[in-house]
Amino acid sequence: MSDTRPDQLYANPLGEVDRFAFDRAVVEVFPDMIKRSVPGYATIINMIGDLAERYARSNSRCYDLGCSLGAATLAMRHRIRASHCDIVAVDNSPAMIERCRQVLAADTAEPAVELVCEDLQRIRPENASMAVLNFTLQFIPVEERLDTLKHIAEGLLSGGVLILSEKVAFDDPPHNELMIELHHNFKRANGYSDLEIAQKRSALEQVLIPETLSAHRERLRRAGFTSVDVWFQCFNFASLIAIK
Ligand code: GEK
Repeated sequence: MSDTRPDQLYANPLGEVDRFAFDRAVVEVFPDMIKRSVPGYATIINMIGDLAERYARSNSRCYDLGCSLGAATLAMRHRIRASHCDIVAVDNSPAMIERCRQVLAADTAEPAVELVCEDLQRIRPENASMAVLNFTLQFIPVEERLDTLKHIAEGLLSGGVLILSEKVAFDDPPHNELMIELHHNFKRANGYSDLEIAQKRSALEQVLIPETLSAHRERLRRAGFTSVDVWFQCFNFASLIAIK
């Protein structure tokens, strides 16, 4: 995915900070924003490709739920070796989907991609060998997360994989604070000012709800996944592999 404009959305003082939304302004800076904000993002995207090579099966589907500009979709598309394995990429932001369509049109890899502008909670995956929720479940209301995961588990073939990446919280308050501070240091090292960090934090306050890794593990098991564990973590960002 080619880089776009630098993220300066929160560079100037905003009297009142609006709730964060995936609108056109965010789309314009999204690749820069996510790279500078999420520790390990590039590694996780690469590994999603790796896992697609291993788990994508012939005559099945791979789902990218909350696809944004299609980074995980492209990683899968370039690494799927199975024949007749299509990708379904879903996002409920029309601005994201519109730009994602352009990104995908410029890519010539073989697997077909169906791009769907829809709330992922309304999607019922079918015949899936792989599903990806890369930093998306955190935007779904907490009480609706179990049903979302159940629908994914129901649509996965036995032995199919879900990659769940999330910003996470920790039970121990001092440790939680330490992880938040280290994350803010990471953002500072990537050129964000204290003002940008503070305003973005308040924009995300009611929108992105992190949970503990144990809450995620337990919910994944309740949803029908048998093998669940963390494969990546840096500070308060983690990615889990869950096998049905
Ligand atoms: C990546 N996975 O680059 N239904 C569908 N999409 C949703 C919903 C919903 N209910 N809620 C939020 N989104 C991507 C990055 S970004 C993560 C994912 C971030 C979408 C939202 O529109 C946005 O595009 C995406 O989930 C979250 O690997 O910005 O922190």
